[in-house]
Amino acid sequence: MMSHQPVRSSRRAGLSPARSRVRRHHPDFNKMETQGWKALEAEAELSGKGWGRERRWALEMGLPGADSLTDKFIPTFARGELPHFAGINTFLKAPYVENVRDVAKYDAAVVGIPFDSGTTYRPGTRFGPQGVRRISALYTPYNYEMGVDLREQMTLCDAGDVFTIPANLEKSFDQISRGVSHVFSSGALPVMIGGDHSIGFPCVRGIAECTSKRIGIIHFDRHIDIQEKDLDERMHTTPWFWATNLPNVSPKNLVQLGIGGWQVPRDGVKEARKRDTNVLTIDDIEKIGLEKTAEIALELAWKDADAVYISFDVDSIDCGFVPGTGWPEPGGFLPREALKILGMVAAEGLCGLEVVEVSPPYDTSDITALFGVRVIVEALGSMVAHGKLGSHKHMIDKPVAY
Ligand SMILES: [Mn+2]
Repeated sequence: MMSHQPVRSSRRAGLSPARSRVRRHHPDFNKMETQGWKALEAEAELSGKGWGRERRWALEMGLPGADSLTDKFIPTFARGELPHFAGINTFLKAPYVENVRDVAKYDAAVVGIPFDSGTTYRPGTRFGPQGVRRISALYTPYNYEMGVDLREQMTLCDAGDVFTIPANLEKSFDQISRGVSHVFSSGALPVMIGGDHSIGFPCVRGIAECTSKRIGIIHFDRHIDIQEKDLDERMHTTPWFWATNLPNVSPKNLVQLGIGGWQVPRDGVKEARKRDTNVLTIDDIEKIGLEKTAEIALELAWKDADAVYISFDVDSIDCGFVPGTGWPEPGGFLPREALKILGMVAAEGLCGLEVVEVSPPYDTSDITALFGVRVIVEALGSMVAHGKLGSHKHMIDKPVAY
């Protein structure tokens, strides 16, 4: 029968002691230098006042909860952020401004543009704003790595949707420009949820008409979107032809990231070549790296320009991550790559942001819509973290008043 004494500790048996197990840290690992550790520390710097205000408001609006509840801040009727599965969703449960003149009271305003009449293949982006708002309920206003809390550090509202005219591109464009120019003139940063990419033109036009300053555009897409017409109309393949015809929007300041694959119409390529826009493919970006890409994009978009607009087409992401879109294409960005570049370019400040081509009828488990949410909060978070929210206000020298 064998001894119960473990061999490794049996000095008395004359055996050498077992080697103690050493945990070897990675030689380069220094806890104090990691983002993970810094973010833990950074959270302590954030205020909780906004959260306190929201909870008191929720109690006031929703009636005190039942006596059996321990947390006396829980109301009877759900109001505000919690619970995430309840409520009538605005974007990120931000206040809905019933009177759109009130957008002036906020740093940024989300505007839905439910429009898919510019679609040339799968329709459904008219439901984009609803899809994005619904799944936005999943998010808290706090981001760990950035150490920002949008509720504490900025004010955001949801202005609802522009009244688009489904059978008429041109009337819809006029409505969209009018809505965007109203928000922009108020001083709130316009954040548009599309909608197909045809809205890029009227959104930029709405901003451009309120200013004498020059606007650059950073465009995330698999598609070049700069041909004059498609199917005889100004479809979602055409926004940058029309936007860069505007007197204060130069094609030289149009930076197109992620273009490529088998869905790029040659008419658009010819036009981009003629106008000398700036195109980087996924291969280019992989080769030069994300930081360098952001650097180049900023340099080109801001060259002799006074502000930058971001147009983010969710189909710039590999279609495996964004099934719910109008023209899915394999081989695009990984989500984290696009988010990284987006955060870096937004860090210099924006005059507007649109996220387009989220098509909920084709979506799976809301993942495309969720990515759309992420684009918006990532850009806002980056601007807040770098103190750039509101930096567009200096350029509003021709505000509209309706
Ligand atoms: Mn596209």
